[in-house]
Amino acid sequence: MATRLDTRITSALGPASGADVFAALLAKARPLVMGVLNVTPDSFSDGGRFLDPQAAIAQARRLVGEGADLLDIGAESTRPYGGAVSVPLDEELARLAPVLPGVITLGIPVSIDTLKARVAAWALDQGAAIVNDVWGLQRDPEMARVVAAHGAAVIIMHNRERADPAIDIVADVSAFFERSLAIAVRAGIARERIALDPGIGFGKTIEHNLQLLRRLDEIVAIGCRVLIGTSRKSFLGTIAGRDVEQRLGGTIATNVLALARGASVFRVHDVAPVADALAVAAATLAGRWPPTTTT
Ligand code: HH2
Repeated sequence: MATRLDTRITSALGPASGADVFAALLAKARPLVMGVLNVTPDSFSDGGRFLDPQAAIAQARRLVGEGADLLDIGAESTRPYGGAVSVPLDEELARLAPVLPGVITLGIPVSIDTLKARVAAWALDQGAAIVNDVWGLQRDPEMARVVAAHGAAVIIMHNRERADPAIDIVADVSAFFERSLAIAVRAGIARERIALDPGIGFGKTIEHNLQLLRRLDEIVAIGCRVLIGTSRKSFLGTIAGRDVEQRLGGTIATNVLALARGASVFRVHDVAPVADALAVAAATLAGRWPPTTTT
């Protein structure tokens, strides 16, 4: 099936302007919850649960019902703590093809979590609005051009091949973002279409994750919206002594703290409880209800 898919990198504008979608979302001036949909056999917390297309679309519907503002769909596990198996292009497309169009009909913006520009181009042609690149436009040399050509938004995530406990991780992330932003500008991607994500768990020690959360305001100061993804990650389990399915408490704590330091978008598997926590935290930080103009 995948071989018949049209995976050309088109220079035409995609069906939806990611810039408009992203701007409209951000204009809501409240924390945005991104629901995770993994159409994979091996994702670290839910691998195999949504590989079946019907199960995947049902999960997407559930996430929307729980209050997700946008959905992030991925068909290749990036396994933040190592051991990811790379998925060939045809296989990644074959996993997405029976799922993505149905997810797009749910009516909220969809982000495609992929390392491959050809997968991103195909998903944007289907109506996805955002590309989530866990190598921040620095892996596939075509990625920035695809994002720009489709008028899409992009999540630039920091990544490293391996953790180096000796480095200042905030400086490393900032330098990485500088390179990614230069690539984005050269390709013609406007700054309003970019969200930065420090990539919690990717090539980082536990302390690095904690430092990035504690000093998140330094990333926010770069001037783009900041997305954070701590959901169910292993450092939460290590600290609290919890297995992967018991990390909601740690997920909520870290998302609320990230909100307090200026993060805008929160990538999570458990949408309803995190959305509740963020709504209450945002009102508390604002000291009023509704919390109106603050982000
Ligand atoms: N984390 C994961 C995957 N993609 N993308 C962004 N922007 N930020 C993240 O923190 C992030 C991400 C890992 O989580 P998950 O998708 O559940 O696992 P897997 O990569 O094993 O599918």
